[in-house]
This record gives sequence, C-alpha cells and structure tokens, in this order.
Amino acid sequence: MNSTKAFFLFLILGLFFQSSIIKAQVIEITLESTDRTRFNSDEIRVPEGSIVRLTLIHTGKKSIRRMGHNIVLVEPETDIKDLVKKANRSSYEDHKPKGDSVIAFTKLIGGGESVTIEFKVPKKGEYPFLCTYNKHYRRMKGLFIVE
Ligand SMILES: [Cu+2]
Repeated sequence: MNSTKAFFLFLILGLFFQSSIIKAQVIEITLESTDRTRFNSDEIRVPEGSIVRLTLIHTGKKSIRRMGHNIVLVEPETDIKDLVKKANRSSYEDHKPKGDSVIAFTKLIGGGESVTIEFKVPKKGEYPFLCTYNKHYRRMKGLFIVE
C-alpha cells in the first residue's frame, strides 16, 4: 500500500469513527421538582439526533399520593386535558399515560425520590412536557425544544 492509499484509508476510518461518536451523543438533563408543584425549568433545548438521559428529582418531602410528580413528553398537537384525564384514571403507582402522542415518560415519584429515563430525541420541533398527576400540568409544564 502506498502512502496516498494509506492516507485515504485513515481518512475514511476517521470519518467512520467520528460519525459513530456523533450518533451516540448522550445529553444529560436534570429537572427538579418540589412540594410546591413546580419544575425548576420550563424550557429544555437539545440537538436533533441526540439521546437524552433525563433525570427527575423530587426535592420535596410529601408522599407520592399528596405530591406525586412525573415528566411526560408529548407530540405538539396533543390534547393535554384528555391525556391528563386518562393518566389520572390509572393508579398513582402505575401512572402511565396511554396513547401514541406520548414520546417518553417517567414513572411517578414522591418526595426524596428520583428517576432516570433515556430516549432518542424526536425530529426538530417544540414538544410540550408536563406532570400528569392531578391538575399539576397547570403549573408544571414546559417546552422541550429540538433544534
Ligand atoms: Cu406533579
């Protein structure tokens, strides 16, 4: 193999490894919630094509029954009231919102707990996220922006 061929071989290998690193880009995001029915942020920005490792921390003291929180990420056109109604029909231990409009969700947690999920970021756009417990979505909501 002459030096020109070797150069191109290394160039191709380099591009291959670089692209596989980009594919595996994991973004760590932590969102805090409290006994006051709030998230500490109402906007999350992530690059398209990334994988998000999202952690929800409940820094409060109240029980899951009194102050349960989760994070549910949904499609832009989702009927939020309908989604919340369905989620609240299930038990608080198993608070899974059903439907195709749900992109990702954590389980419900109480004070002092935390939960981590990992998911592939959807295509560019603005996606609402919320807590589906009781009527928390009125205050616990925000936008997950893929850019
Ligand atoms: Cu909540």
